[in-house]
Amino acid sequence: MKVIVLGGDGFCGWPTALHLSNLGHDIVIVDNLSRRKIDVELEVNSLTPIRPMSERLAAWQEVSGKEIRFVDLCVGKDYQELLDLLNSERPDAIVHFAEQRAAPYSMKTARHKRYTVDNNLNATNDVLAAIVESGLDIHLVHLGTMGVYGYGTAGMKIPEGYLRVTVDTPVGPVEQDILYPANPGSIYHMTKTQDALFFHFYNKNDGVKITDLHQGIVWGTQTAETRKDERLINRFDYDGDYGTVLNRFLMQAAIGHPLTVHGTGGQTRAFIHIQDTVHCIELALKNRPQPGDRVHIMNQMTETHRVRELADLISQMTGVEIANLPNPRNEADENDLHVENETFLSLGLKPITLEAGLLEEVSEIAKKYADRCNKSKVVSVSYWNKDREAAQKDSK
Ligand code: NAD
Ligand code: USQ
Repeated sequence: MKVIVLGGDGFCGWPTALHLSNLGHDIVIVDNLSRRKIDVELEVNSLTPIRPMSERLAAWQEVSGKEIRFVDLCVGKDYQELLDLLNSERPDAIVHFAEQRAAPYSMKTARHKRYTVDNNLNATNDVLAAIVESGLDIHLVHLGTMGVYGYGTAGMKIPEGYLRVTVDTPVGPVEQDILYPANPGSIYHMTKTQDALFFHFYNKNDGVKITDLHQGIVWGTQTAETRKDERLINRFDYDGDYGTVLNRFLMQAAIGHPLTVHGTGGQTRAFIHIQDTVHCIELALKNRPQPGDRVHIMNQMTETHRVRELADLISQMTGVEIANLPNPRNEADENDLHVENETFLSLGLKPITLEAGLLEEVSEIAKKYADRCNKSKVVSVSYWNKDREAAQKDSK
C-alpha cells in the first residue's frame, strides 16, 4: 500500500510511519513541524533526544534499507499543495495525526483556543475536501480520542462510536443508531467531536471511506522500529501541557519529584501502549471499509485505570512520594469508565499491559534521560478557568 502519514513527525506518527515502512508499505510523511515549534514556545524539549527529520530518515534508510519521503506542508492551510500531493502520489490510504493534541495547551489562553480550533478543524476539512476533489478512492484513518464521549457513563460500557436508541413513534418503537452524544472536556477534545461530524457528512455525501479511531491515553516511548537505533528514538513529552499522565509520573519518579496527582486522583481514563497504537493502525488499514459503509469507529484502548491507582503503583515501584495538587482542570473528581474494545481484539490485537511494560519504561527511558528534564516545567500551569487560577493563587 502507499500511505501518506499526516503528522508523521509526532509521538504517534513517527513510530507508525516506521512500522508501516517496515511492513513494506510505501510511506510519505507530511508534517509542518508545528509540534517542534511549540516546544520552542513552551521552552521545553522532549525528554528523549529526538533528531531532526532528515537525520531520522537517513538513519531509517541505513538501518532498514527502506526510504520514507518527507513533505513539509501545513494541512489546513496549504490546500493546493495537499491536493497536488494526492494527485501525484495517488495513495491508497492517509493516516491523519496532524492536529494540536494537548488539552492543557488548548486551554491556556484565547490565542491557544483559537489556534487549536483553526488548526484541527481546517486540517480535517482540507484532507476530506482534497480526497473528494482528487476523485481517488483513498481510505482515511483518523486518530480521534476517547475524550469525545466524556468519562461518566452511569455504569454503561461506552460503545464503539454509535449508540443504539429506541425512539417512540406513532407506529411503535423504532430502533436506530446515533453518533454517541459528544461531551468534550476541553477545546482540544471539542475539535475531535467536530471532526466526527465532518466524517459523518463526507461519508454520507461523498462516500469517503473513513475509519475514526477513538484512542485512549498513549503511554510508553519505544516500538520495535524506534529501538533499532538511537537516532530513531521517539519523542517523550513530560511537561505540564503535553506530557500525558502516566509518562509524566514515570519521569517524575525518575527525578524524585512527588507525583502530581490532580485532586483526589479519582479520574478513570483509558490507556494504550505506543506499540499497540502502531499495531492498531496497521489493523485499521488492513480492514478498509466497503463501499456504502458508514464511518467505522473503533475504541483504540486496552486498559482503564484510575489516576491515583497509577500513582500508587509507581510510588510502590520506585519509593517516590505522591502530591495531591488542586486540580487545574474543570473535570469530575471521581468517575468510573467501562469501554467496549471488541473490534481490535477480534482483529487480533494482543495488548501490552501496564504490568508487563512499566518497569522497562522507567529504566530504559525515564532514568536514562532524566538529566534532560527541566524541573520548572513539570507542574501543569494551564487553568481551565480564571476563577480556578485565582483560587489556587489565594490558597498558596
Ligand atoms: P504530536 O503533537 O506528537 O504529533 C502531531 C504531529 O502533527 C506533530 O508532528 C505536528 O507537527 C503535526 N501537525 C500538527 N498540525 C499540523 C498541520 N496543520 N499540518 C501538518 N502537520 C501538523 O501528537 P501525538 O501524540 O502524536 O498525537 C497524534 C494524534 O493522535 C492526534 O490527533 C491526537 O489527538 C491523537 N491522540 C493522541 C493521544 C496521545 O496520548 N498522545 C491519545 C489519543 C489520541
Ligand atoms: N493528570 C494528573 N496529573 C498530571 C497530569 C494529568 O492527575 O500530572 C490527570 C488529568 O487531570 C486527567 C488525567 O490525568 O484527569 C488524564 O490527563 P492526560 O493529560 O494524561 O490526558 P488528556 O488531557 O485526556 O489527553 C491525552 C492526550 C490527548 C488524547 C487523550 C485521550 O494528550 O491527545 O486525546 O489523552 S483521552 O484521555 O482518552 O481522551
